[in-house]
Amino acid sequence: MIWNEEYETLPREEIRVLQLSRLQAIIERVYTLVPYYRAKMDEVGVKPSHIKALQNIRLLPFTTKEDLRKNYPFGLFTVPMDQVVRVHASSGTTGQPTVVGYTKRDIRTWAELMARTLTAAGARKGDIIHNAYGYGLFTGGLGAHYGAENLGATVVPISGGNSKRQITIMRDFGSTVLLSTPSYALNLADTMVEMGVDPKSLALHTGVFGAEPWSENMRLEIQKKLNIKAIDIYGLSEIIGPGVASECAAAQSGLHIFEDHFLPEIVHPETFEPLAPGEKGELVFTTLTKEAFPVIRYRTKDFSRLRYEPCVCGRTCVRMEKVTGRSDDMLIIRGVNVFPSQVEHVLVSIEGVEPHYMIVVDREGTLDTLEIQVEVSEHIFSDEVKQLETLGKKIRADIKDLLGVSCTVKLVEPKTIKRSEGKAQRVIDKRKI
Ligand code: DLL
Repeated sequence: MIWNEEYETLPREEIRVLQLSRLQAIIERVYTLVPYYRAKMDEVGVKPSHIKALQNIRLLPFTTKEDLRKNYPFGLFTVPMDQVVRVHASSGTTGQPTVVGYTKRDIRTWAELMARTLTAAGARKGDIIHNAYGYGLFTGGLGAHYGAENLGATVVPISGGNSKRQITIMRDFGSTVLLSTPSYALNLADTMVEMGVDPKSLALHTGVFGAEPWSENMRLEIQKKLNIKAIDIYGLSEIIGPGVASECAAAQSGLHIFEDHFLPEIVHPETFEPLAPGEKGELVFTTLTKEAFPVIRYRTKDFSRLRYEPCVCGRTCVRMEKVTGRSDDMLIIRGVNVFPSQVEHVLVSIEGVEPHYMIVVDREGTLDTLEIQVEVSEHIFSDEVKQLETLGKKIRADIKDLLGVSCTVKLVEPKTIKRSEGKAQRVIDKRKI
């Protein structure tokens, strides 16, 4: 089923026509209303009238998190504050949070996009949606909440944390759809085992997961443990929150970007030159319809590629490949680029290893060291030392083979690695401390 048949299945040519007219309007809007954008455009000598075709977007300067910080908190808003009905903020691991704002219309747009997302994932009116994304300044909880209500489903606004209570409520209320980060979904699966609740006895059929990178193997693990279909959804606060792109239950392969609202580009992560369709690079988004806080060519730092081929679900909007990592998550270990999600992909494919791990990077003298701490299954941990040794060797060999970097492996007892209740923390980089 498709929530908005008209816009989600527009012929490609019509999408482009719509995008161009919306792009022209939004550029005019920021140029007229936001001194900071006007100054940046004037600096490179671009006027709104120069945007005559979609590819002219390349003339415009990028926007980065730094620009948002410089204008903290409300400096890039294009409406007076009495029209802003909501703000959210992303905590950010370093520096000031970035603040985003919404008008009434923006909130309606967002609820439409999240209704599209949930429908694509397989949720319907009549579903009981257990929303374990965090409520508060984070966009996940409330973003998904309004979408689920718009869909007509019953929302359980449980937010994150207190896992035992989550399971009890899921069981008692008959929740059918789980919304959470993928790492928290695993945490919930473990808690079910601890409580003696069989996931098969629950009514859950779908999980809608995002807000952090997760590997294909992690998807298989979650699907198996929770006995559900796991769908990947993508978004970021600066663009709207969740609701930028979503996988469809039909293909589970690539996330459809809602292109009538967002214009995606892929650029080379160092030269920032636009890359051809299919090439992998940094995702850049321009919002086409947002009122309070439009963003032009926002550099997400997320790596992906765009696929334009038709999808079995009938949606015509372009698909972005599952995001495997961010440029600022990328670890450079003895010159080799390593993403935590690649390590995860390797670990989760090995029998006897649990999907709970921590990557510790340090430096001895001038040499980087990589240690992978990972939990092993109960039956292996209590077994012979020899079996543990074999497992450690296998992990080291697979990491070396697939990622090209050597590491030490520390197998730890089940349940010793800190569990996530939202976005997981998987890396300790002592070189930076
Ligand atoms: O995490 C919005 C969101 C909430 C998306 C709930 C999906 C579900 P931020 O806190 O601003 O917003 O973080 C955005 O999270 O740039 C990516 O690096 C990462 N991210 C989000 N979704 C995915 C995903 C929300 N499906 C940042 N796969 C983004 C990989 C993701 N990374």
